[in-house]
Amino acid sequence: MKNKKELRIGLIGCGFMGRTHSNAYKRVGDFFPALDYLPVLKAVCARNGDKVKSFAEQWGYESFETDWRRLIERKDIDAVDICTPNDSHAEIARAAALAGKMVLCEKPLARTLAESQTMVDAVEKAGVPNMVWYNYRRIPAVTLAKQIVDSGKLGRIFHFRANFLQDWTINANLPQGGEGLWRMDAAVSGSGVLGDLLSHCIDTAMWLNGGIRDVSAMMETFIKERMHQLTGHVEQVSIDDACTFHCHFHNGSLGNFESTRYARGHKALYTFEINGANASLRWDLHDLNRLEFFDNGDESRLKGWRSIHVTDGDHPYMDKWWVPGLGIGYEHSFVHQAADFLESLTTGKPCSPTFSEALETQKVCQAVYDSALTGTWRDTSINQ
Ligand code: SOE
Repeated sequence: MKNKKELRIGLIGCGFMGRTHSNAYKRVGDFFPALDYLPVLKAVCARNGDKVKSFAEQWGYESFETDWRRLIERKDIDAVDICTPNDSHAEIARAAALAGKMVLCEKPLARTLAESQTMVDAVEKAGVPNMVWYNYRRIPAVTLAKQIVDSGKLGRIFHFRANFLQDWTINANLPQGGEGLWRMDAAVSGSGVLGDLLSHCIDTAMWLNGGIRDVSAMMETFIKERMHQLTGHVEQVSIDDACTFHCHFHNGSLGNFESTRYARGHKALYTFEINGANASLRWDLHDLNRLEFFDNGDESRLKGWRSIHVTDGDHPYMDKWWVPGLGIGYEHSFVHQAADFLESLTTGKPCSPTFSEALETQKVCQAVYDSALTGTWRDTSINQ
């Protein structure tokens, strides 16, 4: 076995994302044996002592902390991975960078563009490797879409459309805020579906189709008041339950984006479609191993949408898993992203999306927010 260098991880936050990242660190060495670096689960941190202790035991962390400042001070941590609710991303990231740690952060980068900018400044000043977990780029079918777009096969691109649809907040009795429901509390999350769901769509869209120039948006909060879990009072709901926008990309194509938590019947339906002059592509998270492709250059009698089962050895990442024809899942996108980050430590090339790249997504989110509030088109070239 190759002599590995250690990347000692300090993970902060042990909710859903803490689990996806921990799983990635645990799996990556087994499935990407050629990597020079191997993550070591050094410490996990969360405020609730009982919870973090049992998380550490369950996932195999060597130790735990209940104060993130203590974790950042530790000499035996190389990389700080932020999986906390959005309101603490900026403070933790700045402190970690200042302490010279590499910083990985769950999406969205932060609640606002202004907060995000401070994070970019901090990692750039410290010169530390950094990355944001926009995991969907690393689903093999989505990575294949990127390869096809980059090959020029689509020709001039006219349209990009994406949806991210859920239905888990329709019940008016669902409280807001607190454990498990912080995504519904704007003070903590910064926004509703805009930062939580649309940010994924925007990241993928700009990766595939280049930058977005301007946006026109609308947002709606269908249920205006809910009980707050922490205060016990009925309080105003300030998140966007639904947000849609259309936009111009810099390449001249048009974009349409829709996200909502009120699409009854949809749990996490992320789809996108790209239409070019010569070909089109579409992808659907519920059938994530498939990429649909229409090539206008096909012989006319045989022309039609083909459904590519992206499980062959020459498909992105798939040579690392099973045998052709056997699919993989949501969690593998995080394993791939961990692998790419570890690889970047060997090559010295930044692992995309960096904080600086994720800031571009924040600019679009900010423009969408401002547009919805003012009812006007907004440019995305906003500087803080
Ligand atoms: C919200 O329900 C959520 O878990 C997001 O926070 C994730 O980023 C998304 O991938 C799935 O939905």
